[in-house]
Amino acid sequence: MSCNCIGNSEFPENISEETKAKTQTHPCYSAGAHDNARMHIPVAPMCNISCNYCNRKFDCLHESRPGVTSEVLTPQEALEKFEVVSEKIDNLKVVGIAGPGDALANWESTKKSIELIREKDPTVTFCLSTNGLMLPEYADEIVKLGVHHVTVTINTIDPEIGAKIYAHVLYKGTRYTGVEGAKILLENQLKGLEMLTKQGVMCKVNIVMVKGVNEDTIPDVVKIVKELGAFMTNIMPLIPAEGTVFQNMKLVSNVELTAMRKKCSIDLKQMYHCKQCRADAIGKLEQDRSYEFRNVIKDIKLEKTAKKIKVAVASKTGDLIDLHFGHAKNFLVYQYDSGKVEFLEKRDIENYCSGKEECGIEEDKIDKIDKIIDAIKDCGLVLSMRIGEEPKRKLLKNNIETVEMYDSIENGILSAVEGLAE
Ligand code: CLF
Ligand code: SF4
Repeated sequence: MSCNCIGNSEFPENISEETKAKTQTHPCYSAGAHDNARMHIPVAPMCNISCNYCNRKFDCLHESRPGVTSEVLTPQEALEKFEVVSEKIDNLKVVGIAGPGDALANWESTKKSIELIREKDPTVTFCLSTNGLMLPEYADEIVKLGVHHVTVTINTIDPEIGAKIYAHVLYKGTRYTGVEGAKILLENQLKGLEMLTKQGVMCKVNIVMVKGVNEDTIPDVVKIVKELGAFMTNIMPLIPAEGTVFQNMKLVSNVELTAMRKKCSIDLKQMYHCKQCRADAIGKLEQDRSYEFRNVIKDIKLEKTAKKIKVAVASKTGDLIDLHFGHAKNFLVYQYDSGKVEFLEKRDIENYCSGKEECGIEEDKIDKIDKIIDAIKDCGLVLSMRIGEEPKRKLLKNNIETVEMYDSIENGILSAVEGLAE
């Protein structure tokens, strides 16, 4: 049986065993991994450059190309969607951030999403796609974050050609155009690429082939990025999207594309199976299933507004929500059901805090908070007068929301559940 997996000899010397293993199961990096799925989380709406072929204004359910998504997610929503998708899709190996803008122009959101999903599933492979403008700034952080696969789109190494492809470049608060802008971008792309490959990150370089603009110089791009340590190039045909400067550009034929890839394969490994997928693509490369998960976040929100929810209340008096979470020796558990509040029972617990105003995270408290969570794990909401950051974070991790308030118990439950719904 023939195998399309990557042989050990194909890896650059500084690639770790972990990265090699992740590469061999990555459907974009290894054609032999085509049965594995990837999920794009569209958490990066903004971009810091303007490519003449880019149109992110479309929110088309039927269009499939980079930059298109039917939604933009917050990191928390990305995690919630990941939880649903990973339950339903076998062999989900990779979570990628490929826009709809640029992963690094939305760094905080990109980073947070990775951190949240990794906490949920430490085995997942993370993959970023970027125009490379901010790579020199973030390359070290990317490495620290444990991202092993980065795609940089480098269409040219000639600023004159770059000036024809990029309308502007927004860099550190200034907008640059023409050759000046292209020069900054190209320098940063190459510098950032080298910074990553030197630290053992598997880098793929995407090149958009634009007839009459950059096609003749693509082999030079491939040679340079190879020298800088790129593992593979992915030469893709321009999609002349409506409403863009390049909308009337001639199409690159399959014959022309294959010939270019073949020519460049003398220098560097080529990708032949790219699907130029959406920023919210999900599934195997061959079969996008993103449409199945389009309403996941809406459904989760609806669920959160659940008609029925159990609420744990910290109360000193039994009438008011007037106790710090950490000082509670018991929780009063209520059932909220379609606007009605009914007392169920009192549940005793060992209080989390010994009396200090703020809850800290000392070792002995970790055990206590776990026991408290166990005692109220069927509740979706905790109401208390105050709560420390650590218990709040831990409860949320267990899908228990928290609200701080001082009110009568019934009013508090009604307004908190309605607030959750909103
Ligand atoms: Fe996504 Fe890109 Fe990672 Fe793959 S896609 S960020 S490397 S996980 Fe893959 Fe889609 Fe082609 Fe990209 S088929 S467009 S190459
Ligand atoms: Fe669009 Fe990507 Fe270019 Fe930004 S880098 S303008 S998102 S194609």
